[in-house]
Amino acid sequence: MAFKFCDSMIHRYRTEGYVIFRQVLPVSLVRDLRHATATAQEQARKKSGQQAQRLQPLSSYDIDPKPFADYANLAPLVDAISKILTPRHKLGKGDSYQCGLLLEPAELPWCTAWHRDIRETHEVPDVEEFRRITTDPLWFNQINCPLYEDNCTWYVPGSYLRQFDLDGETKASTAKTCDEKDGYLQRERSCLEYTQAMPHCIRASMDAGDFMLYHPNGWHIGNYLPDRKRVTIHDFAPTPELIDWYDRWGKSREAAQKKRDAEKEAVAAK
Ligand SMILES: O=C(O)CCC(=O)C(=O)O
Ligand SMILES: [Fe+2]
Repeated sequence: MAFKFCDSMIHRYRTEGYVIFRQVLPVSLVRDLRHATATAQEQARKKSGQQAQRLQPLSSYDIDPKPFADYANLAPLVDAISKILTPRHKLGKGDSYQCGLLLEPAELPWCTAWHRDIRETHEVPDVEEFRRITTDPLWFNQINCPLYEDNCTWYVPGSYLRQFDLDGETKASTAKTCDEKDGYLQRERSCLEYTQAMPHCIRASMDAGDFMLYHPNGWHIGNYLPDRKRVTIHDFAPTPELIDWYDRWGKSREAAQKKRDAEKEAVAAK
């Protein structure tokens, strides 16, 4: 069924931290995007190895930008984002050519750890400011838009609204995922068990042409199988203020790294 915006999606996003626009990309656009990304795995693996999880930004690879511009300007999508967030939130700065693609690994199942993308301990530029903005539904956002059926992403609804972790979340996220020595099937099982052990998690089961908008500082994970083809646009819809925040964060991390390097050098010189 064709996508239709519903006001309850606004409530859902604000309380749960995620919403999925089902079948919002038309078939013709999915076709063009699949065509443009036909060699994505090959290119990513050449650069980052067989287990490459993504390529980013698109502009560093040999990928036709045209269908990504069509995606970024797709009227029902632009409209839905402007209602859930604001009209000032723009997909990929208007062309989405800076976005990434999430891909399946070539050889072995694996999963990321359960995580929140940014915490106040991650050298944020201003901790007080971060505490204010991280639970603001209109500040951080992230997008997964699958071009093939995608069951990799799991999420803990509502977790972005609190900065403290529950004991069960700490326990689940710090548990062992899988053993490096495990074979294919054991890794597949261990990663699934690790993923499922997070209290109150949901699996974002998606089909080609769906679009998930989510808060990246809520608990989430990616769990990957080589035999499930994955090409999922990984993007965000920032305001100019959010772009400025990421710039400031980049500088803050650079300065912290410089400080650590200088401390190391000082110890070594003693
Ligand atoms: O693969 C996914 O859907 C999530 C990836 C992720 O959370 C990350 O790389 O930080
Ligand atoms: Fe993440």
